[in-house]
Amino acid sequence: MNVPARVVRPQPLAEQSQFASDVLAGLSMRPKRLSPKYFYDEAGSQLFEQITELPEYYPTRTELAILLEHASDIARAFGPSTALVEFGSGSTRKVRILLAAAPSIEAYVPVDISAEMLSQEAAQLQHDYPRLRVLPLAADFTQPFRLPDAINGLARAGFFPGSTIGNFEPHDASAFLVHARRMLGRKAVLIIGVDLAKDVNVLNAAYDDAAGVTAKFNLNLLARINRELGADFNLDSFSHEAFYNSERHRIEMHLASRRRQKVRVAGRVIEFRAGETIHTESSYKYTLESFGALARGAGWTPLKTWTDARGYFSVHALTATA
Ligand code: AVJ
Repeated sequence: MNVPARVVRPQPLAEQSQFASDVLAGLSMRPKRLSPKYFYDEAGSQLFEQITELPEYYPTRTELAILLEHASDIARAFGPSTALVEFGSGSTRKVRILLAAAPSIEAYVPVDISAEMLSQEAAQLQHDYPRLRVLPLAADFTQPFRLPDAINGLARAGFFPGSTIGNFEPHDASAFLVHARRMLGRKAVLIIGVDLAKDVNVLNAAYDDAAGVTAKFNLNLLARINRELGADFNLDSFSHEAFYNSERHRIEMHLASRRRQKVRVAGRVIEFRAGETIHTESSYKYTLESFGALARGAGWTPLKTWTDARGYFSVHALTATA
């Protein structure tokens, strides 16, 4: 069989220096922090796919089950001749469920920060849906971006699955929903997956799995900084920490320095105290009520909500408030 050569794409300079300046700024703060959007280089995207298969990590399989069970009901939220914009698309597994249930989706705009994953997934989807207009956009969807002109004239819907909204601080989650509504326009629909607050043991296990895949995913951020910014993080001297902060309704992931140490990053020296952490991710958990209030405050009207029998995860259809 003929295997196509792997495309090696040097990072555009502007993106690279954005990464460098974000990393240096985050490591200069107290407490130190890094943005979870940088988890998703090629290795990180693959590790995330492995996380979704873990027995402890319930969100992906629960959301998929909700989408499958209620696909035709969810599809009713879409009008005729719709362009579906997916924020942070990653794998196309979820959107395939909507595409199969909603033939009125004529164009699909996957937006993802991981250009590698995006082009592979888009090409495969285009092959499977030859009549769908697949218009991938390699962009950081947390920043403003322009929708392709090719969808002018189509109704617009957004798809934001996976509880990625949980990565935003509540204020930023609200700002994102406002920005999505402005971008999608009047009469827009948004289908959004939101993880729910639950037993703390279930939450803690989901982010600190027995096989250590989430630890690898977290530590890959340091490996990426080593690879791309010529840093000298010793991965063995940092440990993965994940716990539910119940006052703030969020999982926190950190990388804790096992000892006092100095690390060189992009020409600067960063000092760590023993036990000092880098806060790498927050994953906020909502209730149906708290998410409904967030959506309304950002100009969206909840149309319908679907959950699983255990009440672990939720999918919401929202419409732009007139
Ligand atoms: C992709 C942001 C939804 O918060 O559950 C999984 C990422 N981090 N395990 C989440 C993640 C650690 C995930 N999101």
